[in-house]
Parts: sequence; C-alpha cells; structure tokens
Amino acid sequence: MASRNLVTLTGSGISAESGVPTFRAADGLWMGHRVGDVATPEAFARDPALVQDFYNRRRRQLAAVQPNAAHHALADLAARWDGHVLLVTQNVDDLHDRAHADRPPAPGFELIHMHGELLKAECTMTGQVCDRPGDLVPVEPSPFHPRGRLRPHIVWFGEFPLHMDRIEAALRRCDLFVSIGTSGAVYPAAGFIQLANLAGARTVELNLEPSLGRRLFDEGRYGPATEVVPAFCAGL
Ligand code: BV8
Repeated sequence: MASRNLVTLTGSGISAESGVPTFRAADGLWMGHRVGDVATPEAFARDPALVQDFYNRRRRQLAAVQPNAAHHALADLAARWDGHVLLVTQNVDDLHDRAHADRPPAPGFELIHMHGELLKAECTMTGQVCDRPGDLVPVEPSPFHPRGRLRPHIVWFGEFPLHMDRIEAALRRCDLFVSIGTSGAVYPAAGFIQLANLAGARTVELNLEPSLGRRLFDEGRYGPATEVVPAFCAGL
C-alpha cells in the first residue's frame, strides 16, 4: 500500500448500532430536550442541574455499550496503514478509544475528539481537563482552582471545537478523506469535505443515507456502518 495520509471523520451514526442514539433521529439523543436547553454555555449557566444530569445520564449509558464492527474495522485499518491516519470524531463517547485500546499502538495514528469527551471534566476557571467517569453534581468544586467548578469536557454549540489547527493541517495534506455516520449538519466538521477537496484528496461518504454534503464527495456508499465500513476498509 502506497504511503498515504488518511483522514476519517465520524459522527453519531457510527455509534448508532452500539445503542448510542443519534442526534437528529426521531429517538434523538436529546431525551426530549432542545439543544438550547442542554448543550450551550448559556444552558449550563441557567440550569446547571439539568445540564449535569443530561450528561450524567449519557456518561452512565457508556457502561452498557460496546464498540461495533465499524469501530473495530477503523482500528484494524489504522494498525496496517502505511502512512498517517487521523481519526477525527464528533462523538463524545469512548467507543473509538476502546476499539483502538484492544490493539498495539499504530505509529502514525492519532485520534481527536473535536467535540470533547463524556468521560472527562474541565475547570470553568482554568480550562484544565481531568478524567471523570462518575457523575458531576450541579455545582461541582474544581480541584484546579478555588473558585472553579467542574463542567462536562464537552464543546457546546457556540464554543470552539478542539484541536482545529491539527485537524486543518491534516486535511490540507490528506490523500483520502472518509466521512462516516454524520449528517453534515454541524459546523465546522461539516466543512471538512471542502478542505479535503481543496487538497485534491479522494473523498468518500459512508452513511445510512446521503448526507447534506453528498454532492461534494467523489463517492458515497450507503447502509448500516457495521456493514459498509468493514467492507470499505477491506478494499483499501
Ligand atoms: C462553532 C457535543 C465557531 C455536545 C456537539 C448556521 C449555519 C452554520 C453554522 C452555524 C449556524 N448557526 C450556528 C452555527 C454553528 C454551530 C452549528 O453548526 N450549528 C448547526 C446546528 C447549524 N456550530 C457550533 O456552534 C460549533 N462551534 O461553530 O464555533 C467556530 C467556527 C469555525 C471554526 C472554529 C470555531 C460547535 C459545534 C459542536 C456542538 N457539540 N457535540 C453533545 O454531544 O452533547 S455537536 C453534535 O452534533 C455531536 O457531536 C454530533 O456528532 C454532531 C453532529 O451530528 P452527527 O454526528 O452528524 O449526528 P446526526 O444525528 O446529525 O447524524 C447522524 C448521521 O448518521 C445521519 O446522517 C444518519 O443517517 C447516520 N446514521 C444513523 N444510523 C446509522 C447512520 N450511519 C451509518 N450507520 C448507521 N447505523
């Protein structure tokens, strides 16, 4: 396999068959809540108990779910890829982390959670991040600052996604861009396809159905991620 730079973007669709609800489906993740009530800094300031409870429930759900064949196929691909692999996920679950943890570290592989991680918390004063698998109470004291509180380490709407410099640098040099399980509704992730096209990469969408950005991809393969992703990876 020629040495190539692969960038893969995943969204909630890759975790759907593991039992993690997607955002926009009828049984959506918001558990009857509007985005503005649970996933913005203003919501947290207005009702910290509601927001902490929303994330506590989702964090507890992680104990009951496992990575699926799509997560494992990407981990296998990274292990045998001759070149750089950047896996950027919009997801805040740890399913990619667990799939890769089962294998020897692949040189040249990097996983970025651009929207944060459910199993971590961050200090409202210093921004420092710590592992936090358990619940957070509405006003959780921070270990990093006497006046700080711990909030979920989650990028809410209106906040800047994480590691954008590293993501954009990888997109500028990528040869192959694969978007998996995302509706293309949320920016700046939904704009990554444009950067990949500017880099002259081959671009592929793997999804249950065509996304909003379908016409921007060279190729689209549609079906459940646990079928489409392993089949696509096997062909690389
Ligand atoms: C920012 C953490 C400035 C929270 C998340 C108007 C126009 C354009 C943009 C905006 C606008 N107004 C506001 C904005 C900006 C806003 C935005 O994009 N809003 C949208 C709603 C219009 N974005 C922001 O605020 C971002 N910050 O812009 O800062 C900036 C700008 C540029 C550069 C730097 C900074 C911050 C956004 C982050 C918000 N936080 N997550 C939490 O998890 O609680 S986003 C949230 O949505 C999740 O991370 C999720 O992953 C993500 C995207 O959704 P998808 O993953 O695509 O999920 P969805 O359900 O939509 O789709 C699932 C897909 O899977 C579907 O296509 C489905 O068919 C498919 N599928 C289902 N089952 C399967 C499947 N596929 C395969 N197999 C299956 N079995």
